[in-house]
Amino acid sequence: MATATQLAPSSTGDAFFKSVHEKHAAPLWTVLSQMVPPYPNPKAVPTVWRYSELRPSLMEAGKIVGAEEAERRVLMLVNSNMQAPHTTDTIYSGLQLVLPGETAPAHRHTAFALRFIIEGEDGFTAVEGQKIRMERGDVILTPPWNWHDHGNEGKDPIIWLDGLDLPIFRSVPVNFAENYTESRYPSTPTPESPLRFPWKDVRAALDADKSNSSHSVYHYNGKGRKHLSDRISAQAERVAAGYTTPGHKETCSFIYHVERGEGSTKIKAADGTETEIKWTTSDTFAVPAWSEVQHTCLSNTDAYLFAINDRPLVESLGLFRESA
Ligand code: 1HN
Repeated sequence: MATATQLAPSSTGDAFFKSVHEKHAAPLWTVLSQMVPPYPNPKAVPTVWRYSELRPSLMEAGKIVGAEEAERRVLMLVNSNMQAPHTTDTIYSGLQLVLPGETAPAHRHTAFALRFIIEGEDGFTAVEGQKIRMERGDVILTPPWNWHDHGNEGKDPIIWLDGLDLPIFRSVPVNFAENYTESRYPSTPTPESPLRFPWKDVRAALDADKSNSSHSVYHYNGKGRKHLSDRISAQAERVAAGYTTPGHKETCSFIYHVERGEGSTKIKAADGTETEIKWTTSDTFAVPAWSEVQHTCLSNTDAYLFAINDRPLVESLGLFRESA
């Protein structure tokens, strides 16, 4: 006898679904359209972290736990539709605090990290023997398996934004980590390091770009390489006072951080949902993959945005697409 097409468990089909489930199998036809959707469907949603709200919590964390004790005193930025370590589907981000006199002890891991310095002077990151000074706006890299510790030799707190590729280790679980025997790995001051990208150089490049007087984009890269790492990279953007950038979307996701300025960003998600995020200096916000992004600078001087992206990961998998 012919039976009707069975799309989902029902009173008559339960036995079939149950029997295949017990054999560690499942019918593809009930989930196929979900697995090959008509457009990308990131789980992450636009989320904003206001510095004026999070900084006091970070300072409170400074009273609750020491940097040495915590190993890393960080407030993770958790996407409002996901759990840690997801700031986006592919990028982890957090705010880290090191107080005067503290050390965040030396360790190494296969995860890649970069940092964008938000505030404080006289902080350092020591990476594989290079003691690198941290100044506001600098980007400092910690390549995979490099020993690294952080310290604060000044009088003020040091706060930075971390960006790591941690989410990919949920599907490729091969992150190794090791603690060093001492709190600090031996290092010597290295003023000019290929691991440090001073903000003044990035800003000068953004200001000198004559290709578009209203919007310039700078892609960070290493010597002889296209991106900062194999999985995570970064960019900076200048948006002229009063200007709105044309809509643009990519199969990449982004953690935007406002170096300076006031404005708003319209984020139109792959499913058409629109969100507008208002931002000011030192705020951070997440942009999911395949979202149309439009920045508006509302201050009367140009706004400068920094963004961590997953472009190297997406490109190396052959999944990069963009649309204006
Ligand atoms: C890490 O090593 C740092 O070195 C920051 O500052 C955040 C989050 C997860 C795993 C390792 C750092 C991290 C981390």
